[in-house]
Amino acid sequence: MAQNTQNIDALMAEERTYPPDPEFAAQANAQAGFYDQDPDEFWEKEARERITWFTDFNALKQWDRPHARWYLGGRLNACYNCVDRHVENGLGDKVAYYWEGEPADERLTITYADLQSRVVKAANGFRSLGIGKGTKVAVYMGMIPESPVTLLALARLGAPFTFVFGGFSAQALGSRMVEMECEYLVTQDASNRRGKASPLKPIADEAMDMAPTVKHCVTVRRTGSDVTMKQGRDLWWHDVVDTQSDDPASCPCEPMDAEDMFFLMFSSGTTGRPKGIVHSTAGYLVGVATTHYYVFDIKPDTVYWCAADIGWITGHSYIVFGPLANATTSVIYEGTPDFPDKARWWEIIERYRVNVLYTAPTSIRTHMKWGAHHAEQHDLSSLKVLGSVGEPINPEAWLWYRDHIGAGRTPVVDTWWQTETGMIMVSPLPGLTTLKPGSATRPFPGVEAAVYDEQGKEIAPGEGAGYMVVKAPWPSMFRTLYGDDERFRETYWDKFPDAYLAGDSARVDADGDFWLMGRIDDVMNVSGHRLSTTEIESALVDHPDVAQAAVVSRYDATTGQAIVAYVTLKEGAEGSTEKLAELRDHVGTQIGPIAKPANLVFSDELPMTRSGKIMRRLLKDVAENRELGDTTTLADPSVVDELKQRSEN
Ligand code: 6R9
Repeated sequence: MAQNTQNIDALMAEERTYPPDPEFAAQANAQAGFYDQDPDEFWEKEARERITWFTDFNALKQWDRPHARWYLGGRLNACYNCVDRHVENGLGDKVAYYWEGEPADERLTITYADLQSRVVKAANGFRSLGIGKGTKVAVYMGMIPESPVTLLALARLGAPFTFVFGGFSAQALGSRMVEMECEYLVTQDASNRRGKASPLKPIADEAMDMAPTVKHCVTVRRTGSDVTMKQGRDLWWHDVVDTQSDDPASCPCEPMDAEDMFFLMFSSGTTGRPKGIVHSTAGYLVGVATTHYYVFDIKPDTVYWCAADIGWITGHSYIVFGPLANATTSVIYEGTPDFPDKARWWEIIERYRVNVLYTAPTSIRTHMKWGAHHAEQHDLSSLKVLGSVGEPINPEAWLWYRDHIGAGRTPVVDTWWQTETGMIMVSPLPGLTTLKPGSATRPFPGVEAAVYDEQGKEIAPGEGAGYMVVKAPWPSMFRTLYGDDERFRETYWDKFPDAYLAGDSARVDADGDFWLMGRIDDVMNVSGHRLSTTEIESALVDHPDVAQAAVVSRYDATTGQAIVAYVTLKEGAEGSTEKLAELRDHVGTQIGPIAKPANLVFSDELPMTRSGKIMRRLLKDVAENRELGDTTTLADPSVVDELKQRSEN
């Protein structure tokens, strides 16, 4: 174990450090002293500065573990904060979204005034169907302007929503609507995916068969694909919305209590049943607006692009509510990064002079695999900050991102957070933090993160790895699991009496910087040695021919668990027997012979969730030759069948 820890240190403790550029530091939103602020004073100040309240709050927080309430007595409306007040403040002509359709040359510039007009019409349309304060609504859409418009219109009316990612199955959508008892569904006929129409309404139809509480379904016509409209239940968006008034006074923003449920985001847990993560109105909005402003160093003229999907928490927090609350100009792109070609992202960055790009390590590794020449064809000199989220980022990808996308000068902010936390929790601040490739560095001000040992004792900096925890409530923390407070307690609060258990393993190095090492359930035990999947993946990806790697364990009678690695090679490299031996040896030298994978499978693709996380659970099923578990979150289910065949050969 001791030797193994040393090896982890050797791999993870990157020696390269990148202090902030003095010029950037001088103009940064976060200045010296930022970390010295008292958490309560900080969250009170930010709440007043970033949010407009209809009624001021009279108490900052109430902590009745594990239940937190923030900004008590305050009344506000999220749509008002994201849209109306900006128009009232003279920002009506400012661009809210540059929307880039997947078909080349289909694009829209949506100002804050346009956004208000669209939102008011949609809210009036929804209201005409009976949606009002407290009505529960499901949203199942792609990356079209009507997606944020729908969320904002529902926020305006005070209707809690759950946005189900457009790639989920009928089963996944149906069960979520049943769980939340949704009365309405908003969807689109189909979405554009690599030049083809990928159906949504037909899937929604199947889902509604399972969810009898749904009274009406509103469908946006996007692709013109054939759909069946059920008389009395199904309506077209253009029929419901287009004829409505866009006068904001015709549909005022509903004053909501700070603690009113804002939305539910379903997230998969260790068991099959998804968890309905409940977010509140005020705390959530304060948390996402504040972190967005400081972590990405947002200025009035910043052009910002979070290339996630609105259907997962990163999209909610950092495409819709955080950026709009800060009156930011954002880019929304409908399609995939390789359509019509692999330079599409870089073309978009050049066109809109994007200053901030926020994406996931898996996307960065995909672009690495495709090669830097795609980016080199475009002028990316507008970029000032690059962000990463979703998984631990291996140093190689971090460096590639900074060097090839950021011209070796942009700070990379590796942001650690979760659906549960609502906002970024651990991240560098680009003007203050000395960066280390692979480290999320420091907790955001007002976030009391720590690493605990098995006994719940805090592990001191430089003293090894343990459980990632948070010791005090933060504004945007989830309030409970919908309809299952018991599971909320058991999953997150029972392990330690005084902290939130995040479910990740982490360590803090001697400088006080955090290194996130993957989910605690990703830790393997091979012949009594604890090995993290992330650590071996990082060693594999360190090899010049490897693009992506996923490591899982399978049962082994001798060693307890044995390591199975799935590897995608970079273009031009060949998955030969020699290459296999070479990669095993590479892991051997990087970590130690114990970490050499027992099996190594070459594959063109790895099974990914739509939010860009490798589905290790599925790979484990493949490795152990088991019946496959729930695949509803998989981006491309055919990948697994392919892998099964290869593993058998
Ligand atoms: C925002 C989001 C949460 C889990 C989290 C952790 C992993 C996210 C990370 C990271 C290392 C980072 N994770 N960001 N691990 N470094 N910068 O991804 O939410 O989908 O709920 O996933 O993702 O394992 O626990 P969610």
